Amino acid sequence: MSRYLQPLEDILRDVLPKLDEPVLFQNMLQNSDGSYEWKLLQWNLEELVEKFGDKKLPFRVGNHNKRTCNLQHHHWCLSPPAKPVQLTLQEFIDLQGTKQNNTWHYCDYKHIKEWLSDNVEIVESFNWLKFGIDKELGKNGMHSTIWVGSKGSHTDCHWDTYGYNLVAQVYGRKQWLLYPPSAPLIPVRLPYEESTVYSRFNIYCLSEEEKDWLLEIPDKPKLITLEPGDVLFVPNGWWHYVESLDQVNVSVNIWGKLKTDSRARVEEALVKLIIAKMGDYNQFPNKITTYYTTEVECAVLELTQEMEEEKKAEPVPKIPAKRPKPKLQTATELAEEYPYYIKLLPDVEKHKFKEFIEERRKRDKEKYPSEETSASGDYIPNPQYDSFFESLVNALCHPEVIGKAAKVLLERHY
Ligand SMILES: O=C(O)CCC(=O)C(=O)O
Repeated sequence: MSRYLQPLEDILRDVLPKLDEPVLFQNMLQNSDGSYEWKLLQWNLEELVEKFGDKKLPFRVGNHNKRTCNLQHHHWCLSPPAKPVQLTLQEFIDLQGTKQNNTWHYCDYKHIKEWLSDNVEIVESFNWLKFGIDKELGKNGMHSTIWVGSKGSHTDCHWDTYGYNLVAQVYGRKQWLLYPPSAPLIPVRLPYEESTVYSRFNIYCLSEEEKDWLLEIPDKPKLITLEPGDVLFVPNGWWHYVESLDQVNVSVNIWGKLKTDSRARVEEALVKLIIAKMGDYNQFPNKITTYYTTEVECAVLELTQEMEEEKKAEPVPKIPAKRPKPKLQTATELAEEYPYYIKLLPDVEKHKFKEFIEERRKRDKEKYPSEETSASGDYIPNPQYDSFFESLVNALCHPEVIGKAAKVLLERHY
């Protein structure tokens, strides 16, 4: 078999939802002459700027190399969020040239449908069909999200509750640190973000205790730098911390559907109910007390209907004994079959991981003279001591507790 034979989309449609470790796709988006298939990848920075035009997008702003003891997202729910700045892509790039202010900017997790749906050129400039994503979702960029950031912009360590993830690096480089779901990274639901379970670890700026803890974790992390044209597959439940390495970074991603999504929807609705009932967070505008209970009920109904339909469906014919075992079930098998296109991610070497950690310790050590204030003057509580209230909400919303609650609810009520 030719090593240049690409994996068929049918194979990836079947196998990706079952993979339990990340893989890197390389050379998938290149034509045989080395050019890119996606227009989004063909465009240089000037062309990207032209395509984005005068559309203003919201960018979060953070400090470089300054101690922000809190997770950078942490205050979002407890006090009004730092106001994002509205910038065109050109304005964002111009800012990188000045950089006197030592800050990073991140226009992250922006659904194209919400922010760029009227920009047909961008929407039609890429698609995920060859990765086996459902046609309706993957035929163009409409159901993808886009991330535009500068060096140092980062997404705190978390896992996503729905689907599996395909991420394509478009411009600049980004570093991904990945841990398997079993890693004890302390899941929290405050700050609350729908479908995101954050870790209590502030990997951008590690404290001494966090460093020691990370070095003790038996689960081996994977560390990879994505370059333009790379596509990373992240299985459901894998922790990931992501940091931009270059002055301008652009990536897009899509979440492929999983059978477990309906169950996850029930669990997410339970979390939302607990958080909405326990705290008066600005992000829960609906004050009708039954609203969030109804959302749980609807999610349960949808799941049970789905389960009943599955039961009613034709019984699967028995597989004759002599039928060969289906091929390609694991990441290793995929990588062996398509070595030019699919790579396993090795566990990070110990010394590389230590280097990675030390760089992030440095940020912590370069703390602002006063322990209590950051460069921007924000009050910073000691991250080691969440309030009792936060600990209580996080305990009630812990994935194991919510999983059990969903199970009991489904057993008792239906
Ligand atoms: O690129 C990033 O900053 C984070 C991406 C991410 O978390 C995701 O695609 O799930």
